[in-house]
Formats: sequence, structure tokens, C-alpha cells
Amino acid sequence: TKIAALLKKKRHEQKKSFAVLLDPDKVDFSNFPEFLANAASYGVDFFFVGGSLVTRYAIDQLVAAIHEHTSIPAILFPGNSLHIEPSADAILLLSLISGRNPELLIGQHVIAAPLLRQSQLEILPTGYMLVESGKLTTVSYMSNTTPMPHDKPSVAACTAMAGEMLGLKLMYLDAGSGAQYAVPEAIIAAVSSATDTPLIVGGGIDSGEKAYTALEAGADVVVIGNGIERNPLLLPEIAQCVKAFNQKSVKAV
Ligand code: 1GP
Repeated sequence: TKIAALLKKKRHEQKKSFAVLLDPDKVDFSNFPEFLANAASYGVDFFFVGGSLVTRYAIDQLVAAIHEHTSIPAILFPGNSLHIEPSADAILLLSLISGRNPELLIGQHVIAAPLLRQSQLEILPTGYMLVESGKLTTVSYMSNTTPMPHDKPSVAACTAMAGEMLGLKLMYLDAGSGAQYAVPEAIIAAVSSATDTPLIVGGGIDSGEKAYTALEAGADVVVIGNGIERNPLLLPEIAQCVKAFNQKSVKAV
């Protein structure tokens, strides 16, 4: 329960975290050690590893490199039960509560449960909510679900409340990788105030300003994937923004 406990503590202290999503299909292993060293020096808190579609056997290699070059936890972000890699530190056990596809609410979990039980992975039961973001995202297509409307904060709040009542320990609002529009502030604020669980927000966050807006609205963890793949300077920019936020909250306490 190390990561879950840490996130809970940080939420109570209003401390924010920075997660970098690594897509096993896109990682360039030739520059990877250098990238990892950079990420560690900027204070990245977590690596999320995975995505809705993974087309090469590289998750184990990715996790091994993270462990070799950093002490940052590697957290699986699986699209399905094929993406379980026992050498990682933890797994976001996602229940896609914004959707009505039973396979991603409980089906894949039944398949994965005996393997997860045998592994040392920390299980992070997560209410995963997709939010409409302007265009069809891979995750929406692959999951065969309709995302939540982006202008109905109460739908998002009730969904998260139900997830929390069912015992889920984290919430994840995702506009989808490479989303045209990031999750709106009003949705983040509604979910954050309706629940006590740490809130992860990602999808389409491609500037320090957007990250700051998400944190201000109540996100506890911001996730950046695509943006960093496209623009390496975004790594220090977001790191700086999370740091600024955490210094501000020290003064406020
Ligand atoms: C997607 O939340 C993540 O599941 C990150 O999205 O790649 O758009 O940063 P991006």
C-alpha cells in the first residue's frame, strides 16, 4: 500500500505529483537512459507505463530501464490483461466507470486477478473516467465506450462518488492521449470536491499553463504523455509548475 498511502497523504497536505506516461510503442530506447536521468533530476514522481494499444513486447524492457536508471516507481497503466508486467512496482487496476462495457468494468479483472495475486505488484483500484475531448480518441474507440459529456460536471461527480462508494481508492479523469481538449476545470473541481480519493488527471495537457489549471481545479496528479514526446522542453516546464504549486501550498499551510 505504499503508493496508495503516499497519494492519500499528499492529497491531505495539498501536495501535487507529476506522472509521465511512457508509451511502450513510442519509447526510443537509444536515448532512454538520458531521458530517465533527466526525468529523475526534474523530480518526476511516477512513470505510468502502457496505453490502450501496445503493439510490441517492450513493457518489460521499459520497466527494467526505469529501475536501472531511476528510483521512480513504474506503475502499469494497462489497456487490458495482456499488459500486466510483474516486474513493475504497481498497477492501476482500472475499472472504466464512465463506460458501460462490462469487460472493462470487471471482465478483464477476473482474468487478471489470479496473476495479480501471485505478483508483488501494489494494486491501485482506480475509477477510470473518460471525458469527451473534441475528437475520437484511441481509448474511446478501443474501449468501445462513450466518454462522459465535457459540460456536465454533475455526471462526473456522481460517477466518481459511486466509484468511491464501491471502494475504489483512486480516480482518474482522462481526456484520452493526445486529446484536442484537456479535461475541463469544472469537471475536475466537481470530482475533486465530491470525493476524498486522490485524483489523477491527464489527456491533452501540453503546456505548463494547462497543468497548472488542472492542479488548481483539484487534480492531485497530472499525467503528461504525448506532449513530452513532441516537445522535450515540456518536462522541465511541467516539473517547475508542480514545484511552484507545492511551494505555494507550503506557505498556505
Ligand atoms: C492518457 O492521461 C494520459 O491516458 C496522457 O495523455 O498523452 O495526451 O498527455 P497525453
